[in-house]
Amino acid sequence: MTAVALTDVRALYARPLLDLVFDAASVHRAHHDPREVQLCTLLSIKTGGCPEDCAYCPQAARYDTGLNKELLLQVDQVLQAADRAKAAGSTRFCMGAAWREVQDGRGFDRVLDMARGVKALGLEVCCTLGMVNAEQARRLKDAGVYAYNHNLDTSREHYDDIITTRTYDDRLNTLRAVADAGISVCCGGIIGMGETVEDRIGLLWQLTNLNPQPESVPINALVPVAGTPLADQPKIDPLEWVRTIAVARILMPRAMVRLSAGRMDIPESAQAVAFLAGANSIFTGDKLLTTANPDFDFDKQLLDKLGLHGRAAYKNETNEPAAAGGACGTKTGGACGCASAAAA
Ligand code: SAM
Ligand code: DTB
Ligand code: SF4
Repeated sequence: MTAVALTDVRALYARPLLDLVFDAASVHRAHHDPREVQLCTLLSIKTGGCPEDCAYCPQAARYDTGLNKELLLQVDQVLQAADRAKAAGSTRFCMGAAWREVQDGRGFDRVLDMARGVKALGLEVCCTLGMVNAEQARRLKDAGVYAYNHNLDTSREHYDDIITTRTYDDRLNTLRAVADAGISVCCGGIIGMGETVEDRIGLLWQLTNLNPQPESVPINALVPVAGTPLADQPKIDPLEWVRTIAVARILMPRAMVRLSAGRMDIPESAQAVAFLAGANSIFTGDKLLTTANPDFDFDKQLLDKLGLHGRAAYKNETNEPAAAGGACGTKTGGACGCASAAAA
């Protein structure tokens, strides 16, 4: 894989927004069915009381956010939620735990049972449990975990302003363990945390140069939660959010680009433009892990209005999307990885 230069990401990010959206839409259409949106459902399987200091997070024990802590759920509670998610049309089910890292023992064994049960329902199983080592990643894979979410969150330069209790390299080591175990890497970040444009570019550059590139890229807009250090951050401009999504789509043409946290504050019209600019996955259901998300009816109406529909589970296993080698026809200077674009 040839590394994409930081200067190329900078140049892409600086382009006129409508040119960027147009090219991102072209890249999207060359690599994916543009009518298809992957519907994912989140469940917090262990809530709050986390020892980490992530400045955005309502689940960090050190911030008084008024959150009700919950111990690790039972397997049957999780499978009931997964069943409901499936009935509502979701094809990926993501279980999140407020852990710094996975610890071997009965809790992890229970999570493996949850994974086996969710997989048996025919859903793509995703977990986000904090740091994992190679052996833990292998056990997750054996239990049927399809994707593991572990975000870089921001640029390497901005990272220490957001988290001090683990390093950027710790995150990269977990991503390595996940990829080496044959699990799809889901890795993205958060915008709206007071970062500079250069930090956003730095995050996109890091994600693009992961080897392999992430199979899915969650783009979160900060949900400012009272009690966290980032509670008073101003809302991001929805068009800056669209710009980030368009650049992610061009740089990572085969990834699922997911509209993640923050949609409650993004107007419907901007969400529509984000789909045009290559977003092709959302979290559905009125709760993310602990904060609010648009409800089922809002999303159903939005998708209906836009002529979009859900994507089947395990589609990549059976029906690889078009254009290995690419043919997107854009002038992205080859940044999108398409042979034709490089020649353009
Ligand atoms: N504890 C695990 C970890 O940190 O990897 C898994 C759960 S953690 C809540 C998953 C991700 O949610 C974080 O990496 C962050 O990107 C996102 N997140 C958490 N709080 C958020 C907030 N207030 N706004 C936007 N994204 C948030
Ligand atoms: C991701 O990038 N965003 C999701 C999922 N991965 C786990 C989590 C968003 C959490 C938002 C804050 C909350 O609801 O607690
Ligand atoms: Fe803990 Fe994850 Fe929240 Fe950080 S983001 S405080 S690791 S739950």
